[in-house]
Amino acid sequence: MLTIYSHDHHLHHGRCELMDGQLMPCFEMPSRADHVLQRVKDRELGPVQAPQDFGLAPLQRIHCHQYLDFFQGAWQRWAEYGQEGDLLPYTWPARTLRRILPTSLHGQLGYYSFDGGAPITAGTWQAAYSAAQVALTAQQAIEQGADAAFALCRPPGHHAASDLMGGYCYLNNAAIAAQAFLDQGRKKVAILDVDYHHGNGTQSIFYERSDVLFTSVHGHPEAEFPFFLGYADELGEGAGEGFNFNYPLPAGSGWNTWSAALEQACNEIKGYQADVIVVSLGVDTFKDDPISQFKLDSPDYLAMGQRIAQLGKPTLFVMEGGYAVEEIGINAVNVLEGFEHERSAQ
Ligand code: SS9
Ligand code: ZN
Repeated sequence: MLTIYSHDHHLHHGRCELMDGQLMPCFEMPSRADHVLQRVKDRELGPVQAPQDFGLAPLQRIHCHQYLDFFQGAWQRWAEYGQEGDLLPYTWPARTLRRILPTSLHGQLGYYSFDGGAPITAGTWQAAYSAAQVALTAQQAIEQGADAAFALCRPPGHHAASDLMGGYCYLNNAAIAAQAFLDQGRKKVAILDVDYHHGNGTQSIFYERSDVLFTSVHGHPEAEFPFFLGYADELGEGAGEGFNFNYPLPAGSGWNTWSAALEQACNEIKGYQADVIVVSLGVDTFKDDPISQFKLDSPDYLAMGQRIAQLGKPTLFVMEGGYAVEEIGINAVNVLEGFEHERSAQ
């Protein structure tokens, strides 16, 4: 399987995040992608290539122009205040407040974010931009005939909505790639989000559309980030009604529970008759993940890849979360190896 990877992800290295009332080093750190790349090489998964540059246009298909302009220029504005620490929001337009776009940097940052978990550093825009190009380059490989490809994106993307950053995410790599498939002539894209957290950004982007089916297995939002989306009764709206399926699971869920939900998601994808599948591949479902509560073990990821392969469609894997840094490579690449093993047996 072809892997697309850009070293630019190193340009994004947030200092800290708030966790249990304390500032902790960011869990979303550069070594995550380094470990995945190393495992890809160790297992000889296939060639590793740098991304091409498709420019801003495919990003603008998903994200608001104003949001992209704000994100691209935010660090420069922060630096003009003489600041060197990470740029982080601290006020959001919650209930009782007006949802207006102020002129100040922090007002705009609150407007364009939904949590305090997406720090902007000097290189965050470039890293996120390159991650989107990684997804688009892997998407192109499939468009040109590859059966599958792996977009080793960092920072991740599935929490980012059209005009919102949050949850370590800035640009929605999976959504950008899904839209590129449609823009190049595919009619139906199915997204399978297996990250521990609900892909609220991806869901919201496609919620009123029938050309993208969104399915997600995740920690129940009653108890888990992002808390305010990801419930089972969210089935899509308008033209998108019946094209959104959430499978929230309780803390402590292991492979038996998790794979039963995957089975349901796969049945929806099968019925949808997608032309192509985009997998938001988070491996923070791992038993030793430091911020998550599922109990998947490393061999389970082989079975996960195998089941995805049985869908029989061209498949783009887009890296999302996974914070057990030592094992992230093993678990992510296990999905890809399980997939390839099953495909070669078909
Ligand atoms: C609080 C931990 C939760 C958001 C998790 C985002 C996961 C992205 N510091 N923060 S896959
Ligand atoms: Zn996650």
